[in-house]
Amino acid sequence: MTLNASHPLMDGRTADSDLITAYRGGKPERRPVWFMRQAGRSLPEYRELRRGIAMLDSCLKPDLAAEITLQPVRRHDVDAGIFFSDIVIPLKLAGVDVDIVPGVGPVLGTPVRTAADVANLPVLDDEALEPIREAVRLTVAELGRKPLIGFAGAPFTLAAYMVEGKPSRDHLGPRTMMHAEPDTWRALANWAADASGKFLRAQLEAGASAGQLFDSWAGSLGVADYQQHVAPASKRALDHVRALGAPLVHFGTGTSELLPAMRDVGVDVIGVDYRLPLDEANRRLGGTTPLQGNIDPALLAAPWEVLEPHVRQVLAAGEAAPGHVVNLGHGVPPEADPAVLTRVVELIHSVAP
Ligand code: 1CP
Repeated sequence: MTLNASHPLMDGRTADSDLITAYRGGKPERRPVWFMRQAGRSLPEYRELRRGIAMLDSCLKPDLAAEITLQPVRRHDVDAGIFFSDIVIPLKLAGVDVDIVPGVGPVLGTPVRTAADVANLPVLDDEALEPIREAVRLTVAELGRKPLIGFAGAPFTLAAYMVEGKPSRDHLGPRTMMHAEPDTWRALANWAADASGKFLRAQLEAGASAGQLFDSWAGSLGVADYQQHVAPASKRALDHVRALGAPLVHFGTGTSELLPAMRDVGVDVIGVDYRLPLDEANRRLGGTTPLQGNIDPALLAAPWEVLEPHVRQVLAAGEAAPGHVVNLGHGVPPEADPAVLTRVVELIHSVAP
């Protein structure tokens, strides 16, 4: 399993980009920056394009997904595109009854609660991923020397939506299941791992230069539960792509206590949320892992006189790590002012790496 010779990472387009250099622990020419959820609701041009088109439908129209991915790259001059899609797309493509309800998030027609429910889950067919591969091919053709980052949901975060059937705050359903019905939990987590792994592999093989595994809700777990009931499945998801050799990033929120365990599933880079300063994250990781993060999204709405020193502080704390890619500590809030994001990018690029 290797990337083919015309892949952007192999043909000279992205291997030496600032993003890939920093992900590999090297010194880039400028500190690279991109924003989680940079594509989407904060951009008027996104809201315009999406008018009358359901979220999941927009992900499955290759020309639309490519255009939405490119919008923030053109507007902000960020150092990478993040593929416009959603963590529940592999469920949808497998045939699971799932939708994204505006103002709510992912909702399943029938939550997955029993061993029989898990046994009845449809297997994701590689053919079904063709619209994803097509969208990635269209996107990388336009991006040129800027890398595209592919992504997938980690098994715990995906399974949390599947068991609850909708977004939840405490993720009680999956956390009960992993103790009360460990075999059912393991089967579900493995199913989610394979669906996410195939989704990420499709993006990387079609032209994405790096991959990020989002375990957004892993922070609701203690370290022991994470290691016993979640890490093996996350490792299994990444087993689908590891041999491709593209840099892999692992991110979750509320994960200050989990960083070494999340690194040890076998990733190159750890994404840090806004709660932990990067120099402390670096210390917890033993100083050997490149980091991504972690501007507090709340400060995007603060006056520039407040935001600027915060960004400079993040840059200074990131110097401790062997490589630093600047990002937010979670996604761009829908109400963020795009002009502020552009100004943040300009500031980051103006500071010596
Ligand atoms: O109509 C809309 O605009 C819906 C909003 C939206 C968008 C723009 C959803 C619904 N998904 C997306 C795109 C998306 N989702 C991207 C690509 C765009 C980019 O990052 O620029 C990515 C990477 C995701 C990943 C995703 N989906 C995560 C992990 C990242 C994170 O923010 O923690 C999660 C948890 C989801 C589930 C999801 N999808 C959508 C919503 C509103 C949610 C969260 C719901 C909840 O609170 O549980």
